[in-house]
Amino acid sequence: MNERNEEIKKKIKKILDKDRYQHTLGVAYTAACLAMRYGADMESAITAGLLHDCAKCIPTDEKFRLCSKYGIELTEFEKKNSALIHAKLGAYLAENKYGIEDRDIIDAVRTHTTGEPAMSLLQQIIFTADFIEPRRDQAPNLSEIRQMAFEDLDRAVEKILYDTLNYLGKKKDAPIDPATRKTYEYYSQLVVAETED
Ligand code: DGI
Ligand code: FE
Ligand code: FE
Repeated sequence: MNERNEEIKKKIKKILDKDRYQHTLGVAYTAACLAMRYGADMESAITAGLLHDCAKCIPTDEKFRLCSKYGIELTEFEKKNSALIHAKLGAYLAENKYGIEDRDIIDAVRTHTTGEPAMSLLQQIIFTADFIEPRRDQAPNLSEIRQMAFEDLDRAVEKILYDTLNYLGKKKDAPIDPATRKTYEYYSQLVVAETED
């Protein structure tokens, strides 16, 4: 990886706990592989992978304080489900603390948890890498999705969203973010349209 990414890697190691750091490296390298496969910029994929969870280990009350301090607007859903805040706050920190100027990288961090309709290639890569990186072991259909990620990225994104909605739907106290649902609707229609081509 390039010098900028080496620097970010060192900084990120200091602010994440051990498990989150290992997960982060997994996402960065998986994103690099997907970038190779789909012709995205590899170093940008590594940067976005390294930074995607940079706000994850901030205590919840501190997350709210920082959002208010920096004028980051939270949706009603995010206010009630604080596990989602690290994506938006992470995007802000990527831009303002880590000095990232590339809007695509910042967006990839911002959308890595729920996705959004019509994501860029890099956004899709980070969304997918977060789900399939080697240390992940909980989700069903992981081996199928891992293979699909390198065959058809739109379909992999759709499948990840489908399984996530299913998983959250079964879980108690896990309401579904409207953003996740909207992203799923977009990608399920896209996959149908691509199959018909
Ligand atoms: O940060 P990671 O653990 O690597 O993964 P993530 O950013 O995809 O997810 C972070 C958390 O957000 C995880 O606990 C699951 C949760 N989450 C994702 N989508 C939704 C959600 N929680 C709710 N309630 N609703 C969602 O739609
Ligand atoms: Fe995350
Ligand atoms: Fe993550």
